[in-house]
Amino acid sequence: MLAAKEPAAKALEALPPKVLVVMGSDSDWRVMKQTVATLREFQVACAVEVASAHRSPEKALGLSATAREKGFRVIIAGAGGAAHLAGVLAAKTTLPVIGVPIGGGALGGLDALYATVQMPAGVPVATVAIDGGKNAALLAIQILALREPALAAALATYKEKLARQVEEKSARLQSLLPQD
Ligand code: AIR
Repeated sequence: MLAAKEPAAKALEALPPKVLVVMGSDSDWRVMKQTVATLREFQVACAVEVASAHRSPEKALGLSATAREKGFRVIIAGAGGAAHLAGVLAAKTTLPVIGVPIGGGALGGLDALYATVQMPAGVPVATVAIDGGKNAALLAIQILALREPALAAALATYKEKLARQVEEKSARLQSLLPQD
């Protein structure tokens, strides 16, 4: 199984990455690995970096300032607590920035949600749910799909699969209902 996957993974690594995934700490990987896994599922190459709005602001600003010229088309940023990473990245780029508030900590992720979503007018961050790493990837793919028909087709197939799964769940539930 692993052997069969290897050539595809290598082919993906050879593609120029279109999505830049940044997280405030390696402790955010718990959530951000869902982002990377979903991008890979759709054969979208990405680069992954750790950069902190507070611990390494120069790195964070440099990443976003050069992202467009490097060929990235979307940035995804995940951070927890006083989660200013997505906003700081958005300050220095004209690329769309998607923010992922990371849950946990003393305030359960509400702090990260507010810090990520409550951007001042002029500097938008498209914020997904707390720990919404998967949706961040899907939103990035939908943005890329504006110009890539193959990705749009893959998304349509994905949505059909979701609808089929709902029907399967409904059918399973019917079989659990008490019979009169
Ligand atoms: N963080 C790092 N720099 C600024 C912020 N807000 C966040 C990370 C992580 C949390 O602080 O994104 O969610 C805890 O980081 P660590 O390194 O202590 O595990």
